[in-house]
Amino acid sequence: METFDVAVVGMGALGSAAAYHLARRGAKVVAFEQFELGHVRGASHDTSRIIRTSYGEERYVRLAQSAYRDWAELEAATGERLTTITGGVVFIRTGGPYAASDFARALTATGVPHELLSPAEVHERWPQFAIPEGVETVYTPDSGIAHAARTVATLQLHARVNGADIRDRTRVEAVEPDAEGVVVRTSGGEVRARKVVIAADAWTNELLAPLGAEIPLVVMQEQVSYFAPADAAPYDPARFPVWIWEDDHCFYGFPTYGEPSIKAARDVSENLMTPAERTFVPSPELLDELRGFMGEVIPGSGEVLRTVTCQYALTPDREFVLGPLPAHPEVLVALAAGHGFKFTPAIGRVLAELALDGTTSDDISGFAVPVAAAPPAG
Ligand code: PYC
Repeated sequence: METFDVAVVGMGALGSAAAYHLARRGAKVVAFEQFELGHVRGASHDTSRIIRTSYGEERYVRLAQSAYRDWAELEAATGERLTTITGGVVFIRTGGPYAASDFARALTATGVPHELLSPAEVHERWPQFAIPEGVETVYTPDSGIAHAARTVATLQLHARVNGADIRDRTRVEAVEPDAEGVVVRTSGGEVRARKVVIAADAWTNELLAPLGAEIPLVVMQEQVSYFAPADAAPYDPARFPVWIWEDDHCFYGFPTYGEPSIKAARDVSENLMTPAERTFVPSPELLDELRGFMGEVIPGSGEVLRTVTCQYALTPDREFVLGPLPAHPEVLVALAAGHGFKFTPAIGRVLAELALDGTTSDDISGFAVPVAAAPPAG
């Protein structure tokens, strides 16, 4: 049987970043993707993702600060420009489920430049927004955009350049720990590795169940829409920030990026469906809700050009999962709960450190695997 230092399962953003960092460190890596590389069944395709340090919790801000260093190193090492800084605003309804004061506290404690703005101050800087009274705005100049598909392709290319053996259209059927490491059984045969990284998002529990573990995941189809403003110039990345609306229903969006349209979406649609049930058909109700929101908050956003679906696999409280299975320390699990793309190169580095060194200098203490016993088979 072929042997490797580390096997990686899933070539979305996190698995691709892990393979890249492992290969760069000289590990012998094999990586499996059940579909074609760059497929649209998960959460790593299409163009823009928000990057930001602005979180209401210090540990996420600190990990984001690490991630900015890792983005810069990735761009320098590959010669690819993957990020665009635009500045960013988080709109938070006073008395709602989020608090601007939490953001301000976390950003102050970590030394991240930020400002708190009133609706009038927002309108003065960005007249494209119509923000009602009773909404506080956190502005961070370091926020911006990462190109999702280009990032994943870059990580895969440079993982291969550094020696990783990436096998697409190869489904991992079982991960079987034993005294010498792990046997990985796939549709293309078996390999042995000292460690395995499972970065399989909505498919994670299929591999954990035979190991007696289950992570409580909620899986849903999400959708993002591209709006065509009559005049795209005011939405240029130099004039318009990335934005997030934090409330009972959250929304987010972008400046123009590669085309004269602005992408926006509801975050966490609750359009529940498993990978097997995925329709890839946008929900008209969600689209109507988004149109209504955009008409009020970005009145010049224009008509919807197209809507694209993706998939979220959410952990309890949307906490990341990053670490070993308690009963099988050779099995590392990574889940980013639909807000992890901005951390991609940091999570890949952390996974490589955990696999090769058994430890990492980033604080991942809140991200232990929250396993329950898997229900009995049959
Ligand atoms: O974490 O920046 C983010 C985000 C926005 C929408 C979904 N995730």
